[in-house]
Formats: sequence, C-alpha cells, structure tokens
Amino acid sequence: MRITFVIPSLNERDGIARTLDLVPRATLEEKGHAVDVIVVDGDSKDGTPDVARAAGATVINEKRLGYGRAYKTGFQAATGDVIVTGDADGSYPLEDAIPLLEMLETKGLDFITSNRYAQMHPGAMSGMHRVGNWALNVTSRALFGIRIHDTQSGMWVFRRRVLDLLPYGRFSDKMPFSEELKIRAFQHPKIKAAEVDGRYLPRTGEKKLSSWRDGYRNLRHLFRLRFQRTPPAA
Ligand SMILES: Nc1nc2c(ncn2[C@@H]2O[C@H](COP(=O)(O)OP(=O)(O)OP(=O)(O)O)[C@@H](O)[C@H]2O)c(=O)[nH]1
Ligand SMILES: [Mg+2]
Repeated sequence: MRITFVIPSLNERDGIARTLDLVPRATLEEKGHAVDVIVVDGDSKDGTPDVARAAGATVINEKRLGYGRAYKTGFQAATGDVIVTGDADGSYPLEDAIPLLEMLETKGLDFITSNRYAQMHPGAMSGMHRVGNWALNVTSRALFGIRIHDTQSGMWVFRRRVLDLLPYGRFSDKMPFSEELKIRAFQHPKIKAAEVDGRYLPRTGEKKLSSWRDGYRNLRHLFRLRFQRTPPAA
C-alpha cells in the first residue's frame, strides 16, 4: 500500500524538522508500504521548504493562502492509497499514524480523525482555545447530529476513495476546512468514519491561526453549512 503524508506549512522552520522527524517511514516500509511526504508550503520566508526538502519531503509551493487551500492542493497531488495529515508544528506526533493505519484495516474504516482531548499534553491548548473549541464542538453536534468530540483536530488518516466521494474542492479555503471535512465524511452514507483518541503536544513556533477571527469564521461556517442552500466556499 502507498501512504502519502500531507503537511501544510507556513513559516514553520523549527516545527517542520520536528514533524518530519516523527514520520514513521522506516517502520511502514518494513511492513511493505511505500511512503511519500508532501509539504504544502504557503510561500514561507523562513527557509521551511529547504528544511523540508533536506528531510526527504516533496515541497509544493502554494502561494494562495489558507489552511484549507493548502490541503486541497496537497490532496490533488497525493498518490497514496491512504493519506495521513498533520500540522507542521510537531503537535501531532505522526508516528501515531501506525496504530491508526492498522485500525483502518482491521475495522474496515475509510476515515479516522484523532480526538486530541483524550491525551492532551498540559499546555498544548490554551484556555481560550479550549473554550472556543468547546463551543464549536457543541454547535457541530447540535447542528449536524454527528458524534465527534474534537471537530478541529488536524490529524486524519483516510482512504483515497474519501476524496472521490467528497467535493472537497468546494470546501473552505481557510481553517473551517477541518470541521467541514469531518462533518461531510461522518454524514456520508458510503464513508465509514470514526474518531480515535490521539496525542496532542505543545506546538513548536508561532501559531498561524488568529483565535478570534478564525473562531468566529469557524462558527459562522457551521451555520452556513447547515442552513445555506448553496454552501459557502470561504
Ligand atoms: N500552506 C499553508 N499552511 C498554513 C497556512 N495557515 C496555516 N498553515 C499551516 O497549517 C497548520 C495549522 O496551523 P496552526 O497555526 O498550527 O493552527 P492550529 O493547529 O489550529 O493552532 P495551534 O494549536 O496554535 O497550533 C500549521 O502547520 C501551519 O503552518 C496557510 O495559509 N498556508
Ligand atoms: Mg497546529
């Protein structure tokens, strides 16, 4: 099986090194898998692409800004039978993909998203983000009736058929991409989706999201997804 890791980065010189260091390439190759790593970089000015290339990743320069935009570009380029995602800040230890990949097989799943609350390192999420994420989680469950505890997690492990079944190219270009992907995957009758406990560590480097702006944008996006006939692209 071919496994493609897709990692969005924006000025994450220190974080990308730590992140790529934890890609379990050797272990997966020993199990007979082919592994490739794509870093979708938002035209970083701090040398992130050089660090990523030196660590063996393929770097795509995506000048159009946005977390969702980066994933759309990365997913278009990904050739894996299975795709694994995570931030370039070392907060999701990608070695944890191994048990999730096994679970995909043994439980016949198509899409797994990690639940960071289960094994969250103290200091990994600020008090303000906890409150904001709680509000987004409660709202998502109320509006869509889905049983997800962590709608904002950025670590997903899924089969490529998920990309054929979901119109992800029309999803948000910004941070709401994360919640939109999960909601649509969990709602889809042909996608077997699950949320699994995962670790979440303090990030390396400066956060790229703006707490208030992105929190509000994520919340507004949930209502638009639920009530607008033609869901928004922003
Ligand atoms: N290519 C690209 N990557 C981005 C962009 N915005 C954010 N990222 C990356 O997307 C990932 C998620 O952004 P973060 O700032 O870590 O957001 P977060 O994880 O919700 O916030 P923290 O918990 O503070 O880390 C990181 O790897 C960023 O470098 C962008 O516009 N373009
Ligand atoms: Mg992060």
